[in-house]
Amino acid sequence: MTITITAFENSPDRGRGLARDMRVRWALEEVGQPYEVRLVSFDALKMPAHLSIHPFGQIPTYEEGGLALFESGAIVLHIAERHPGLLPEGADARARAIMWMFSALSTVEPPIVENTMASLFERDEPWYAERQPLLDKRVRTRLDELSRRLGDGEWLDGAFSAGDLMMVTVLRRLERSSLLQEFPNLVAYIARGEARPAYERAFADQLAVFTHAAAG
Ligand code: GTB
Repeated sequence: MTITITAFENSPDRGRGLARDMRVRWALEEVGQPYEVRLVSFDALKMPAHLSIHPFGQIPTYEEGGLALFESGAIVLHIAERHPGLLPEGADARARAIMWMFSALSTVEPPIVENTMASLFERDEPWYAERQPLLDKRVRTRLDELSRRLGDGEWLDGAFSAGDLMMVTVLRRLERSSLLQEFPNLVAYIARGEARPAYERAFADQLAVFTHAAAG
């Protein structure tokens, strides 16, 4: 059955692969599943056809036969559970890989998103200068904790898993932030993820969408 995902028709990240379709593309590439992409405009996101699949009017979504999913975490977990390559065989190691997926999404991603959103959209607010150090501190704390746990390990728990895929995509949001540079092992961890052939294919495909749109 054909897999169809959705992505921005014209991503505001200008092809940097920071939107959340990237993690779904990467997961599909890791497990070798072909897929199609339906590009959606910002207006179309909020129209009934898309809202019938995604109640919050966002990307990414995932459709396969009669199954329609939203939430990038649920989509990546679905892919990882149905195809070999992203979750270990052993039950305990599998549970830990899923734990890292949740940790990426619910513990590490929120302070990063809050921080980057503030610097993008709240710079002109009178309270910005006072609040930003607090937001930086929240991110630094999480990065410090993650960096200590990773140590000089290659991946978070043995072999590369969906937990690493999720964590790398979450950390990439900080690629232009000096905060990340304080943690060289996390910089190297992201680079290892980005060097995976499946990541490179996914990145090239999303970049091609932007390049095509920019060419008019
Ligand atoms: N929890 C959901 C998930 O994980 O799937 C969150 C999905 C989400 O935030 N989708 C965003 C969206 O559709 C795109 S990825 N937004 C449109 C809307 O809400 O109306 C978030 C994103 C957008 C842009 C950049 N960027 O430009 O760097 C990075 C990330």
